Amino acid sequence: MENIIPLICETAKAAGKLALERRKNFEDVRVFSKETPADLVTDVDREVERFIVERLKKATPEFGFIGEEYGVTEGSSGWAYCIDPIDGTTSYVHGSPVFCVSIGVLKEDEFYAGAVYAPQLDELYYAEKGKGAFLNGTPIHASKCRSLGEALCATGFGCIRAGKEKNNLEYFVKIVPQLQEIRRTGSAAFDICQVAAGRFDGYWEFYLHQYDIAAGAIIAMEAGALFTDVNGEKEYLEKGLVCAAPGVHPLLCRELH
Ligand code: LIP
Repeated sequence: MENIIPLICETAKAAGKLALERRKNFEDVRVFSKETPADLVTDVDREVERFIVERLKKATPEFGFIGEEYGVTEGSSGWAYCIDPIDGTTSYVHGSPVFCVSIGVLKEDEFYAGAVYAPQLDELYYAEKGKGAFLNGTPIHASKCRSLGEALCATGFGCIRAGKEKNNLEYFVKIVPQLQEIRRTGSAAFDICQVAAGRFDGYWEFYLHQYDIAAGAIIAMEAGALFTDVNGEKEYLEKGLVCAAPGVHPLLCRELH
């Protein structure tokens, strides 16, 4: 799809700047809870998603949309955008720099392209199927790590926020002592892109949503990372996501059973 990368990258950067600008006057930002008190959304999430949809609809009116805040809008082609306007909303609300605008492109429901922009870090990750993965224009690759003892990994606890009985804590306690170190950034899109850039050697998380992972998935795969569910299949949302360097991926999957 010609020009899809410049389009989603420019849109992600403009949306990221809007989110940053709005946070400068945080007293004007309205914060709400969704399904549970810890599941936050702000009026900026909604404004940023509207901004993204408006720009992309003008450029590609035949595309459909899947957005965290406004749901599904059918398109007239097999193409759709999958949008998380602010991935890491809790971090955004608390003033942390780690939050991202995530714009995935699906072709017949398959990951095709993606742009993830962390505005406060000014880091733009992007990829298109078959054309490699990049960070601010420089090619990125998954790490060559081959042991948990040398691995820096990340995970998340969206499962706890969602009030899930069976959650990640049991795996966290089991896996962390085997790792070199663990990180918890609060943004799935950012964590996946750190694996793509070779900065993290692995990431796992349960109960994510399609919009959390759609852009990061193609970026990670184009960077040579493995991106599967805990069984090595594609049921990421139902069974749990494992995104890791090829040498770490099977070792993490084995611990997640
Ligand atoms: C977040 C995810 C993160 C997860 C958080 C939350 P949001 O998405 O990116 O990995 O652990 O609980 O779901 O809600 O900030 O867009």
